[in-house]
Amino acid sequence: MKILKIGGSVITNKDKYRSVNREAIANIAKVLGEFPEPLILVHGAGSFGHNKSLEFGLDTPGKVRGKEIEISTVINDVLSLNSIISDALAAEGFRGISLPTHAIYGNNGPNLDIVEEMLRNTFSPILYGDIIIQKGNYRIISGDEIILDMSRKFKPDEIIFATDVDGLYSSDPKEYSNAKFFRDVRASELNIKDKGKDATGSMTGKVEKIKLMLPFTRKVMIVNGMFPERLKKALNDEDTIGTVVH
Ligand code: ATP
Ligand code: IP8
Repeated sequence: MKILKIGGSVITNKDKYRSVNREAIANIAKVLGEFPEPLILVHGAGSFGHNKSLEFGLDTPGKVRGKEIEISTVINDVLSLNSIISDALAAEGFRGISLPTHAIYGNNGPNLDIVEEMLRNTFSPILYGDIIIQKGNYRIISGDEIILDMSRKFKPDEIIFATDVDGLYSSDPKEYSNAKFFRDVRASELNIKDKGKDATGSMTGKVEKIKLMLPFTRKVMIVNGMFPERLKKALNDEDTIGTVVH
């Protein structure tokens, strides 16, 4: 079984509140509609989650009391993005079922029985970066953290991250034209420090989570989700441009 994270940088325009990249979503939906096995799909929040979370100061976890409007705004925004994604996937025949993350993560952690039951019935569960409320406190949970929890339980064969860059570089390729691209890299050698522009630590946050999920999977790969044929190859375990993290 595979786990795929479709990054918010692919499906949304992260600089513009609630702005979707419909073309990228449609292209990815086509690839997934043709993929024959159930998988766990997780998508990022992009501009439906990060912008308001930062504006409202929700990137720091805390007591729900006094922040109710802000929290419900972000939870509703990411739910809207999830509807857009699940509609596009359904249009391509993908057998996905959305499991809102805030409804799966209770006081005692995630209810993975529901995820397991969906997989057993050949559905692909769809979760996403969200805000969860536990014992009167809220906190943002990234899609990457959800994948770490899923990996511990389901020991996926492969975990694929689709972002808007070709893979991992020595520094942010959007800021440094001389950044060196890694086709293959050891997590222990990675020391990515980006400016953490979003509410979940951007690429630095992702790499920290990837390091923790490596013991539970055979392969972690980062590919550019703007190129659907690369995503297709990664899903089929064929060689393609991207970074394999060991
Ligand atoms: P989301 O958290 O919204 O789902 P995502 O999973 O698509 O987003 P980001 O957290 O936005 O991914 O991380 C991807 C971004 O990280 C790229 O757009 C790139 O500019 C930036 N980045 C910073 N440092 C690096 C690096 N060393 N290698 C590759 N990308 C980097
Ligand atoms: O986009 C972030 O999830 P991510 C969730 O996977 C929110 O990092 C609400 C900002």
